[in-house]
Formats: sequence, structure tokens, C-alpha cells
Amino acid sequence: MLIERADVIVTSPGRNFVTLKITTDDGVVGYGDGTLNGRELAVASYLTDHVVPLLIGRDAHAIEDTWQYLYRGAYWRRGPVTMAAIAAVDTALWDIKAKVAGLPLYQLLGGASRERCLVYGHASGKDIPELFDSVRQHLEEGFRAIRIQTGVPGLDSVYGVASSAAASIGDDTRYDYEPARRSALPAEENWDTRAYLRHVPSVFEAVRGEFGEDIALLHDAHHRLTPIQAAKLGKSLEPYDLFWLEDVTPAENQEALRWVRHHTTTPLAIGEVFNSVWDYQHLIREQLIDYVRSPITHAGGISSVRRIMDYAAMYQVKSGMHGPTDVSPVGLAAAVHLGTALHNFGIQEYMVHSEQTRAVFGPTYEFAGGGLRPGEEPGLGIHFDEELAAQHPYERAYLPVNRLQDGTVHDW
Ligand code: GCO
Ligand code: MG
Repeated sequence: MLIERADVIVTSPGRNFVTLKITTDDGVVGYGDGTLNGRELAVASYLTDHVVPLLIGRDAHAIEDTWQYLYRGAYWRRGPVTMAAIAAVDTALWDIKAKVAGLPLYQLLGGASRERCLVYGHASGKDIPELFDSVRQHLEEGFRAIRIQTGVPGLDSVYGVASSAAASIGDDTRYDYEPARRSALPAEENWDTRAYLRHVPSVFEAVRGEFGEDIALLHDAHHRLTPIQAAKLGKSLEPYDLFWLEDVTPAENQEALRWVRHHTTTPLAIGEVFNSVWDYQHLIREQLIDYVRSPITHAGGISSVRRIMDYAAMYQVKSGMHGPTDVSPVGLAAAVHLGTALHNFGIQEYMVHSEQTRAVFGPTYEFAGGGLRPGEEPGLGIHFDEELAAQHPYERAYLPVNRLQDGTVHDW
């Protein structure tokens, strides 16, 4: 079974997505997600200009060989653009293999280790009353694990808080925080670490007071703290028993996590911006983290995230794959299949895609009992509507940039 064609589809049903469609000579079609938020066209070009010509005529079953050919064969290794492109190819080939086998993909990855993948949703509010409404809504929808983000007194707009304009859409559509904005230039946000560190513990105290001890709570610091600030935050949140504290420091320096780890028992998650197993080498071996955040879409696909998770399993580190709306339904479907099969699955992030997005991708995973199930269709269970996708052309969009009060650019 040879690869006959590969098409890169850029579509923007509410937000931009990059999808690779691979077709074999016997007409089997597979999909892969290569969306890189705010840099989508770089991946599209990497695929169209450099990868697609290499795929034509290759054995569609040779997934590992193709992965190594694209990774080692490029000479230039790693990096988010390269690894998102490789992820798109790898995912599409797994989709094809499972369709040919007539099995849902998780069966080829070892079969089900669980009935459903526990997921967490995003509650947010500019203040406590708005946050409580959002938490209540999530609980009513059946979420059992919830990420908590709020505004910080004195700061105009803060990462992770859904804007009130979008939150008051007025219909039944639930709005999740969406950071990328369609604009000529990135939006600018402001930041003050001391104000944030003073405020966050009081938010968790209020949430535990209102909603009790059962619900799993998570929080994302989005790479903004120094190791010692992060250690302080972890310690101050210990009474509220977090499921995890995410991305406390900029991710490049693995050693920073040693300082954090030695000061707090709050579980740590990191890695949504990592793209290979090498980024976790020390973090996992020294047991400096509890959860791996890499999604299939940004870390080289199913084959390489499975490699990371096998390494992590030796050290009791679990998965917590990134699942924002900028991972497409194809990337999320792949995560749910892998999460169903992995023994060391931990939790899956689940930001619900808009109706418009779901209409284009036609995912068949199902949310029930606080978790996602992959469904029983052969392959990933994606029904991509190309005609509809073509009605939503790419629109330039950027993630925000962040500045301290004195104007210095800070980690966003
Ligand atoms: C998360 C992430 C996202 C990212 C976004 C960037 O934990 O879900 O931090 O909110 O900021 O995916 O593209
Ligand atoms: Mg995050």
C-alpha cells in the first residue's frame, strides 16, 4: 500500500488549523494535525514544500521508518515547526493503518486500559463570582476536574481568563478561553508577579470553600515565574490539594524544576511547548515532574509521544496531554486513542471546540462521565468535510505578548 498523494489543508472555522490528508493507492485516507498556534503557515510550508514530495510512493504501513526518515533525514532536528509537521504525517499514517485493520486506533496501540480518559475543563472569571459561575457550569456539564484561572487585581487582562465579550455570547454555547486573536499585530497584556502570587492562594481557598474537597483542581502559571517564586507558589497552594500546578517556570531550563521540586509537594506538570523526549531527559529521570504535557500535535505524533510516555512510566510520571482549542479535533482524537491505551495515562485537557470547528472535522469521540471515549469506528474517527473547510480561509492570528508594568517584555 503506497502513499499516492498528500494534501495540506489550512482552514479557519473560528480559528486556524493545519491538517494533512494522506491518500493511499488503494484509496484509504488518513488525517493528521499539524496546527501551531500563531505560526500555522510555517508548518503548512514545511509540509507542502519539503515533506509531501518525500511521501509520494512510500509504503504507507512503514510508520516508524517514515518517522525516522523525516526526523534524522532532515539533518535539522526537533523544533516546534519540524515536530508538528512530523506529527501530522505520523498521525495520518496511524489513522490509515487502523482503517486498513478495521479497528479503532487504540486497539493497535495495545487495546483499552480504561473505559474513558478523565478530562479537565477550563473555568475562569475576572473575579470570584464570575469564576464560581464558570465552575458551576462545568460541574453541571459533568466535568470532574477543572482548571481554575482568574483575573488579578490591578492587571487589565490575564492569561487564561475568557473575555466577558466572548463569555456573554448569549446562547447555549459554552465559551472557553481562546488566546489567539485575529489581528494584524499581537495583543499586549500586562503582568505583575507579586500581585499574582498574593492573589492566587485566596482564589483556591474560596473555590475549596464553595465547592468542597472532591473536585480535582488544576492551575496554569504559564511559564511566568522564577524557580524561587514557583517554589513559593507551590508551597502556598499545598493546603488546597491541587491535581497539578502547570508550567511554573520557562520550560527551557530543566534544572529550574529541581528548586521547585525540593520546596513543595504540589504536583507539577510541564511540557506543552516541548517537542521531543530529550526535553524531558532530566525532568523524568530525576522525577522532577509528575505529568508530561506534550500533545501528539506538537511532539512528533503518536509514535514519539508514546516513546516519551514509555520512558516516563519507569519513573511513575503520567500523561497530561495539552488539549487547547488550537489542537484540532484530529489531534484530540489521536490523544484520546493513545490515552485509552497508555497504562500511565493521567488526565487529558479538554477545551470544547466550537460548533463551527466540529462541523468541519466531524469528530466521533464522546464526552461522558467526566471523560472522553474514542469511539469504535476504524481509525481515528474523523469525518473531515473538505468543502466546508474551503469556505473558511486562513486568517492571520497571533498569541498575545506580555509586558511587565515598566514595559519590559516578559514570558506570556
Ligand atoms: C493550556 C495552554 C494554552 C496555551 C495555548 C497556546 O494549558 O491549555 O497553556 O492555553 O496558551 O494553547 O497556543
Ligand atoms: Mg498550559
